[in-house]
Amino acid sequence: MKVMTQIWPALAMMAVAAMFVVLASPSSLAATIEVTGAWARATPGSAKNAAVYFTMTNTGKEADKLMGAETPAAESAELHETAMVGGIMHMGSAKAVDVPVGAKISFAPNGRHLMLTGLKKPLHKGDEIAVTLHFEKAGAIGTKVPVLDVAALGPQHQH
Ligand SMILES: [Cu+2]
Repeated sequence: MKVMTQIWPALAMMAVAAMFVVLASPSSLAATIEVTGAWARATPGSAKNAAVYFTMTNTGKEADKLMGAETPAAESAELHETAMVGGIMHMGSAKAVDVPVGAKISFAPNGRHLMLTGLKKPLHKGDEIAVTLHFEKAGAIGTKVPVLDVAALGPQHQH
């Protein structure tokens, strides 16, 4: 019995130590970009493309850059931007997006979006997909993306 009472506290200490190792891992210390409010619009019919929107905030002390993205839900995820050219909406791929210190940059309808092409299956309202954003300095940041209504304008517009 004496032995048991000595072993259990030791195991408890080890478990606590292991938790600290996880909390202090380099990825959590280096994460100076916050990705919030991600959402995607449900796809109509058997559409193979979908747009993902989110907001990224640079809470760190150095400028960063969004380089690209990926998701297991689609063959590719590209940074796209929409712009009015001569009164016509054009959509095209965007290069890396700068995220200056303190900046809050939103990907939103009629502006920048993450274009998923080659969807593995249609996105239905209520689904959730995982997207990983790749930053030059902060590295890979994963976010869960809820799928909203096909006509949704964003989470903040749902009353
Ligand atoms: Cu697009």
